Amino acid sequence: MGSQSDWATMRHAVETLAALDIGCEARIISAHRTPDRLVAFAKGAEAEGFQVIVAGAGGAAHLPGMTASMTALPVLGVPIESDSFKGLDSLLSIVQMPGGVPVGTLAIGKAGAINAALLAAAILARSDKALAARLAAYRARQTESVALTPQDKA
Ligand code: RP5
Repeated sequence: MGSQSDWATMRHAVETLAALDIGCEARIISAHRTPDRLVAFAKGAEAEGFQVIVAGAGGAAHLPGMTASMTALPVLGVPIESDSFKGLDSLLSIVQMPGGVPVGTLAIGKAGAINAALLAAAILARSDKALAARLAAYRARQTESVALTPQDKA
C-alpha cells in the first residue's frame, strides 16, 4: 500500500487472505515518496516468491500501475477512498491503464480490498486444489449467512 493511512482499508485484504490461510506480506511502498523501494520490490517480487500483488493506493494512485510496469505477476489495484473525491480520483488513476500493461482494478475502499484478496485466491486456486476447496467453503459460508428475511435492529 502507498501509505500507513491506507492500512485501515488494506487490512481487510490481509484479513481475508488470512481467513483463507494464504500467506501474504503487507508493505508500505509509495510510488512518489519511496520510488527506489517501489522499483526494488516490483523488479524483485517474482524472485522473492510472490505470486500475486495487491496494490492499494489513493489520490494520484500510481502504485498499482507502476508496479505492473515492472513485473509479470498479476497486479490487483485497490482504490483507497480519498477525502477529496471519495476515491473517484484513486479509481480513475488505477483503472485507466494504457493497453499492454494490465492492472485488475477493484472497487473503491473496503469492498475492493476484500475482493482483491478473493480474486488473488481464485487465481492461486487454479493450481492449488486445497485452496480451491477452502475458497469454495468460504463462499458457501457467505451464502449461508444471508438471512431470507430482514430483521429489525436490536
Ligand atoms: C497515496 O497518497 C497513498 O496511497 C494514500 O492513499 C495517499 C495519502 O497518503 P498520506 O498523505 O495519508 O500518507 O500515495
